[in-house]
Amino acid sequence: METIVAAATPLSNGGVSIIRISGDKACEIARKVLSDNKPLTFLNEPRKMQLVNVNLNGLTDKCLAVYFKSPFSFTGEDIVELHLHGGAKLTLKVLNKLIEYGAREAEAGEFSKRAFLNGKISLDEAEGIIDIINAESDSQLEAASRLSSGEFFDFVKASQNILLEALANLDVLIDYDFDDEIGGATLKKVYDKVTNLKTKLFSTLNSYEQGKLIKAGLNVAIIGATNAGKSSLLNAIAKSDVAIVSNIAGTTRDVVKESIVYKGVKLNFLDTAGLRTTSDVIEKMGIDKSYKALETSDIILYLVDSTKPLDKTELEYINSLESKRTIVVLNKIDEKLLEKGTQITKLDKCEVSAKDKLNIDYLLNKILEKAKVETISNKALILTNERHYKLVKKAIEHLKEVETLINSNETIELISFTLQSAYNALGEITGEVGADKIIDKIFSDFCVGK
Ligand SMILES: Nc1nc2c(ncn2[C@@H]2O[C@H](COP(=O)(O)OP(=O)(O)OP(=O)(O)O)[C@@H](O)[C@H]2O)c(=O)[nH]1
Ligand SMILES: [Mg+2]
Repeated sequence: METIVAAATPLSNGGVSIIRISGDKACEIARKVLSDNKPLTFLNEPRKMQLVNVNLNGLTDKCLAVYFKSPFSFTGEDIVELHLHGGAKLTLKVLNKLIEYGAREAEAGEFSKRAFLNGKISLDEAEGIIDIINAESDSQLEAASRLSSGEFFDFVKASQNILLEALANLDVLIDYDFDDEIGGATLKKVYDKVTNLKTKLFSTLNSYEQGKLIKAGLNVAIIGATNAGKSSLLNAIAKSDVAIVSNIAGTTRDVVKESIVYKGVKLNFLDTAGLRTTSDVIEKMGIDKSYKALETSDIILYLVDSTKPLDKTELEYINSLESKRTIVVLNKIDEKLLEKGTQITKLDKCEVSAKDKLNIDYLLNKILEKAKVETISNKALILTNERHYKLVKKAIEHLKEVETLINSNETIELISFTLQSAYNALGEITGEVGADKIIDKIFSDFCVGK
C-alpha cells in the first residue's frame, strides 16, 4: 500500500495543526523533513512524543512528532504524526514536502478505510465515527458514539452466531441419514432459533423510527393563513431574524428553514408561505410548497391569529388536520385572545406570542411530547443508519422465507441457502460481506485526513 498523507486538522489558523502519514514508508518520509541535528528518538519509542525541528528549504520550525508502530495505530499501518504550529501556510508547505518525498495525498476517508481493510474497525463502527464528526445534537452524538464503540456490531455478531448454529444443525441433517423423528426435532430447533432471532431483529428494526428522528432531526412545518405570525414565530424560536416579517399579507414566498437543538434534539423548522387564494403566480408556487411541507413533516404547527375571528372554511380545514402530528398555535396572545380556540376540537392547542416571545419553551416541549421523542439512553439499541435498517429488514425477509420453507418441507439445501442469505445480509452491516462499491461510497463521505 502506498504511503498516504493529509492534514488531520482543518487547514486554518489555530493552535496546533496535525499532519498524519500512514504506510510502510511513513518513518522514512517523515525523517526527510525533520532536521537531523539531533537523533530522532521518537522513531524508536512508539507513542512517545519528541520535540524536533521541521526543515523546509532553509525555513526551520519546531514540531512535536509521534510514531505509532504497525499494527498498533488507527490504520493498522505505521503512522507518523507531526504536530505543527497551527496555520494553513506552514501545514501546506510541510504537506507538499512530504508529497515530494514520496507520500501520496490521502483521499477522503482513506485513513478510516485502511483501518477497516486492516480489521481495526468494522464498517458500522466507521459509520459511527463519521456520525460523531457530523453530530449536531446530544442525541446524535450519543447514538454515534454507541455505534462507533461497537454496540451494534456486537448485536449483529451475536445474531450471526445464532444463524451459524442453525446452519450447523442443518449440516448434520445433510451429512447423515437420520430417521424422521430426529430430523423433525432438529428442524424444530432451527425453526425456533429463526423465530426468536426474527423477533429480536424486528424490535431493532422498529427503533429506526426513533433513530431517524435522532439522526436527521424532527421536521416541524409552520403553516397557517397569511399574517398569522409564522415568520415571527420562526424568528422567536431561532432567536434571530432569519425570516422577513411584515404586516403585508403574503410576505413569505418560499420555505425558510432553520434548525435548532432543543433538549439535545435537533428540530428543523420550516416557515412557509401563508395559505390563501391568490392570483400571484410566484405566491401560488410558494403555497404549493407549504402544502408539501405540511405533508412531509413530522409535526405541523398550524398558526392562527387569535385576535381575528376564524372563518368557517379555515376552521373546517384546521379540524381536518391529522391530530397525531398537529398542534394548533394560537398566536398574538399579547393582544386580545378571542374564544376561537374552543371551536377547534380534537387538536392540541398552544397559546403563544411570537412578538413578545411568550410560551415559546412551552411550545417546544409540546413538540417533543407530540413526536414522542425519547432520550436515547432509555432504549436498548437504536438504529440510526438507513443502510443498516435496510439490511436488518433484508435479513428478516430471509428468515421469514426460512420459516415458510421449513413449514412446507422444502429441502435442507434450500433452507440452508436461505439461512446463509440472512447471515450475509447481516454481514454486509459489519462489512464482513460486501461489495467494494458500497465500501468506497461509505468512506467517501468522510473528510480528508480521517
Ligand atoms: N401583536 C402581535 N403581533 C404579531 C405577533 N406575531 C406576529 N405579529 C405581527 O403580525 C404581522 C405578520 O407577521 P409575520 O410573521 O410576517 O406573519 P406570517 O404568518 O409569516 O405572514 P406571511 O409570510 O405573509 O404568510 C406582523 O406585523 C407581525 O409583527 C404576535 O405575537 N403579537
Ligand atoms: Mg411569513
